[in-house]
Amino acid sequence: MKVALLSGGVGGARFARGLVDAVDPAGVTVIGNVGDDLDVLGLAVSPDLDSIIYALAGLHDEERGWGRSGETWEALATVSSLGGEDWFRLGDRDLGLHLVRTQALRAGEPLSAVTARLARALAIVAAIVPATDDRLRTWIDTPAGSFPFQEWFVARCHRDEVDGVRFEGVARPAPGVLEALGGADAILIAPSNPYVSIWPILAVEEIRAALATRGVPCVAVSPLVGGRAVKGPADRMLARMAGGTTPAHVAGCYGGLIDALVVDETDGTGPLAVRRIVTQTLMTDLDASRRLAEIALGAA
Ligand code: FO1
Repeated sequence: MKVALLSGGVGGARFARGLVDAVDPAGVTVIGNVGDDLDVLGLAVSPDLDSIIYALAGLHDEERGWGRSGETWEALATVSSLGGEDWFRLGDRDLGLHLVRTQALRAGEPLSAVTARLARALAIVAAIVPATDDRLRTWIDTPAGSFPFQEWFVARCHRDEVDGVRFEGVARPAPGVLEALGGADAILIAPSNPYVSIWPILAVEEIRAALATRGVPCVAVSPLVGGRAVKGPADRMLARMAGGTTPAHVAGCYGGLIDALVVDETDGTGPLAVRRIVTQTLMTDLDASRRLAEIALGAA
C-alpha cells in the first residue's frame, strides 16, 4: 500500500512512527513541514524533518518530543558561557546532524537530497521529503508584532495570541512530493497543528492543488483531545482564528482537501461536513500510534 503523509514535528513524527509500523514502510512517504526551519549558530536546522527522522530511526526523545534521546548539552553550555546564541537548544548528538546538513546545503545539495541521505544513513526505509527545497518561512502575526516562527514558538514560548499566520517565499514542491501524492492509495494528514505545521506544506501551491484534485481519499487526524491541544498552542490558535475548537473548526482548516476527520472520543459530537471517525487518539505509546494510523487508513 502506498501512503503519503503530511506531517509537522512532534505529534506528526509520533504518528509517522505508528504508520510505518502499520504498513510496509517502503510504501510510505512523509512530506515534512519546513516553514519553521531556521539558522542557529550558523547551522541549518530543520526541526520538523529532524523530529520525523529521529522518530523513524528510533532515536527520538519520547518525553521532550523533539531532539534525541540520551542527549547531553555540553556544547550548548560552552556557547552560553561564551555569550553565544543559546535560546534555541541544540544538543551534542543533535549537532552532528545539523553539521552534516549545513555542509551539504552550502555545497549546493538540495534539502531533499540531504534529507534522503540522512534517512538512508539511519536505515530508515520510508521516504522523508521536505515539502519544498525552496526557502519557505512561517511568520506569526500577534498583537505584539510579527515574528519568525521559532522566535514566537521557542524564544517567546508562544505566549502571544495569534492573529494570523503568513508564509514567506515562493516555493515549488521538492522532488518526490507530487509523485508521492499522485501515486498514493491514501493521503493522510497527521495530528499536527493545522496552522503552523500543515498550512506551510499547503502553502506550496502545487501541493495544495494536488490535494484539491486528489483521486484517492484524504484523511486528517485531529490534534485535539477534549477541545485541547495535547501539546502546543493549536487550541488557542483555533479558538482565536477559527472561533472554536470543535472537530468542525479543525476540518475548516482543510476545507475541500479532506474526506474524513479522525477525532478523539471526547470530541465526538456536533455537525461536521466530512466523514467523522471517532476513536481514542492519544498516542501514549507505539501501540497507540500504530492503532491510530490503522484507523486513519481504514477510513481512507
Ligand atoms: N523546542 C523548544 O521548545 N525549545 C528548544 O530549544 C528547541 C530546540 C530544538 C532543536 C532542534 C530541533 O530539531 C527542535 C527543537 N525544538 C525546540 C522543537 C521545535 O522547535 C518545535 O517543536 C517545532 O518547530 C514545532 O513543530
